[in-house]
Amino acid sequence: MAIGRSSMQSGLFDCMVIAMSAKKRDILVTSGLLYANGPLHLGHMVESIQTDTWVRFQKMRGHNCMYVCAEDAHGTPIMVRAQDEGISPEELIARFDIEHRADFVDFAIGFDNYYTTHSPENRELTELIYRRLRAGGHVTSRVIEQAFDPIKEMFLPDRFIKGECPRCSAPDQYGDACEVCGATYAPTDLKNPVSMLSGAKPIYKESEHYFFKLQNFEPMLRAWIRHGHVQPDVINKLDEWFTQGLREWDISRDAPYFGFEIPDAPGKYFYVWMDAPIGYMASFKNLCSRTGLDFGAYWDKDSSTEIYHFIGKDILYFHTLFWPAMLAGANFRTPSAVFAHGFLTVNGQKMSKSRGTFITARTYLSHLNPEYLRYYYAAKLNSRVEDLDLNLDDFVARVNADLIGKLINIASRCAGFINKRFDGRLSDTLPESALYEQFVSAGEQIAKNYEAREFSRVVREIMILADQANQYINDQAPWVIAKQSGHQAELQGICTQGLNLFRVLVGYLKPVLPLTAEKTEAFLNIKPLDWQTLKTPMTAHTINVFTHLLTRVEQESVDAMLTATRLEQDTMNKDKPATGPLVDEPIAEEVSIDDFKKVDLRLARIVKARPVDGSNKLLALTLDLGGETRHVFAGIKEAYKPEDLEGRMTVMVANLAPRKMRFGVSEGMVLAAGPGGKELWILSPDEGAPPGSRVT
Ligand code: B3M
Ligand code: ZN
Repeated sequence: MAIGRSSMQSGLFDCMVIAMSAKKRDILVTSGLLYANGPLHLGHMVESIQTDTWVRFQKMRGHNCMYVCAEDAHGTPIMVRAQDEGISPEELIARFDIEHRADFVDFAIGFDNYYTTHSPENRELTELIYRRLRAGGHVTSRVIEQAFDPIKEMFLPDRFIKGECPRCSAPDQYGDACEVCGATYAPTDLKNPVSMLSGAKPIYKESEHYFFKLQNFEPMLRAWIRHGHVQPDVINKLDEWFTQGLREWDISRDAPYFGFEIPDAPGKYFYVWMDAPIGYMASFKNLCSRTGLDFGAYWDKDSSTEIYHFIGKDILYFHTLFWPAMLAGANFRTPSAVFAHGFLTVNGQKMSKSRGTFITARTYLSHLNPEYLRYYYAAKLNSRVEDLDLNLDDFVARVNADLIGKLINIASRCAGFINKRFDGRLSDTLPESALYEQFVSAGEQIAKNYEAREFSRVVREIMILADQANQYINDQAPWVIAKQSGHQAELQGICTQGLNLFRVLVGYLKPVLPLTAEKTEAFLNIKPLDWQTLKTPMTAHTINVFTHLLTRVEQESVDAMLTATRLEQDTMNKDKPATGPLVDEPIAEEVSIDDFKKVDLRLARIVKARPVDGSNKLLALTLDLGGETRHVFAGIKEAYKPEDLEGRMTVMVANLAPRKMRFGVSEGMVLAAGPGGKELWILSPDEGAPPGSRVT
């Protein structure tokens, strides 16, 4: 089918149709740019993993798909942080650029280009777009009054001012909204405001600002969102914004500011959010100059290529209103679609520094294989703007059950026979070619779901096939046949069949598990898998010796990651000044008294404590609750010698659902405080308190 601009404009459905056709597509994909002033955490990884998986899928289908991203380098927070550290913003950006790139590489995020918004290409494109918007009558200027720090001699963003809420008088609230009563207001409304930079009382000062007239694009934007360029669940939100009315957007900031100076406006800089999305184009332009790709073929108004932005739901306004309007106003094409995802929660709650669930990408990587997370996220992602929960118990169970118990199991049950009995040689034909064909034909539905970003369905479909492959091996029982003489050919055939099914499954999972796929390709001694090659089975072929492709997730590694996260947090708290933009976390989330009463805390005597074989963290405790005995595993081995605990009183959660652990069932939990490791202290009631008493 012919792909023209008109078919792209009619939206996602057409993209799906294009996907099914044999035509090679030209696709440019981006994910949100990362602020160059903080580490990546597991929330960021949802987006990179989602985007990377989609891009890898497109590449495996033979399309020309490019994935670009960059450091988001400008703005006040980056400037202020660099000042605090006594370095230039450029040095700060360079440091985070290195850190972020390393995290991405280790999570197997395969950018075609990773750049920075502080680049010559971005300056040039931002100036170009600005000049075109100005020439089109879409830029205006006027004098506004703004908070100013008289000591630091700079204008203050709302987030750099704190004071008492004008509605409920709560202290220590930001200049834009109250976290206690939810009121939103202007920083001028705050009572007793102070600058978070100097502690001085802000004064109010006038200056001229430049504005982008978003309202000029209302008809264009209203039409654009109706044509499949945004997800159905985003349209309502956009309608709300249209109802509230589109307003002029302040795109300038006064010096001192780290960014690009506005042409013909000395001392005025582009607001970071103006040049950030242009950073997508600039990163692509940089790629073009390295590779000879044609920039105009992607961005010109009549372009027939596809452009997709993967983003978080919190930055929809920028990507579905400002960005398409800026592009249209500057005579560029608009994106084919913007795909928003929800937020990450950890164990059902918002990621939080005080709860120790603010897990950085690096801390994760120090303890766990990146592909566990890639798989777990894929297993939960869909095309909607829903939040995604990383439940760590479920994470361990799911990865082990699916990847080790189902997928890898297929290979490990067949490879040994082929390696040992047949010198690595596969049989000349498949005994069950119909089963192989069924696996191949399932590929089209899997591809449709990848295309539609329904990754949880992809994973489900693949695991159903994995069950079938295991069932085949169970039914054929090669280990039984291996003991019978004269059945060599049959044994070789069954194992060849098993390994072929395994190869198809790894091929289907390759966008999610690129590293395991690569190891599998080496083990099977085959060329890199793509969708096309899976259609032909691998027969009369010699494979290499089977090695571990992926190992189990250990609960202890997860525990160690959490402990490390808490330790980092404590260190950060020690280093942190008493105020500053980072200090925004209450000590813990509030719970109701009813919630608290659900927890049955009891005094208990530790009657026995012993080490657990194979665990360097756990002690097995026998607890007496005044008649009732409980067996509990406690992660306090580094902090206590077992013999020092015996006879002591402590406090336990008595109504915690029993938890099955690797070493047995734990019937409750002993309370301890501290960051972890050696620094843990169990709670000790006064001697004489009777075991079994309820803590109230
Ligand atoms: N740097 C990060 C954020 O607000 C911001 C994204 C820019 S995308 C053009 O999530
Ligand atoms: Zn309030």
